[in-house]
Amino acid sequence: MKVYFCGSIRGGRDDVSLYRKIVNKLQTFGTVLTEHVSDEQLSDRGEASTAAADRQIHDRDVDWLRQSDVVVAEVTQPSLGVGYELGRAVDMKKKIFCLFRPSSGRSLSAMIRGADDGELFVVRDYSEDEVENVLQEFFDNLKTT
Ligand code: 6K6
Repeated sequence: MKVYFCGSIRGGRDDVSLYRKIVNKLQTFGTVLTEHVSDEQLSDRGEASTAAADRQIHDRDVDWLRQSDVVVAEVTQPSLGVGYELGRAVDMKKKIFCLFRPSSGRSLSAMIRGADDGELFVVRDYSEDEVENVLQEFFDNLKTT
């Protein structure tokens, strides 16, 4: 199983340790194509940004998105890139699982919350301590559907 994980990069890296925890768990289900999103060395600025480098990142990521069997996104930290990936994934009819932490005090975009159809696109409110169980439950259900 190929998993595409989405998490904020230039939108802000506050949740990177949680992304690491999520990616570690996802790797028990298959190959995570975007492991670098959880890299604690990758800052919101990190590499020098040029149009050519950004195009390369965009094209490679869209290609990985196409190859993926399932998309998992941590959407608590707002990120244009994550929102874009989710929109593209919907268009590709991918199975999508979005994780949001209400304890952040944030309110999730209506364009993400409102995309939940209970089937291909699912949004799950959770707290950090239950993240592994929530992912386990989602992947267990995937196998039976
Ligand atoms: C590195 C440091 C600063 O900018 C970078 C660029 N590197 C990226 N490498 C790989 N994927 C990226 C990069 N930038 C964004 N993405 C994709 O968009 C990831 O798959 C994330 O899920 C999402 C993050 O978008 P932003 O808007 O928060 O950056």
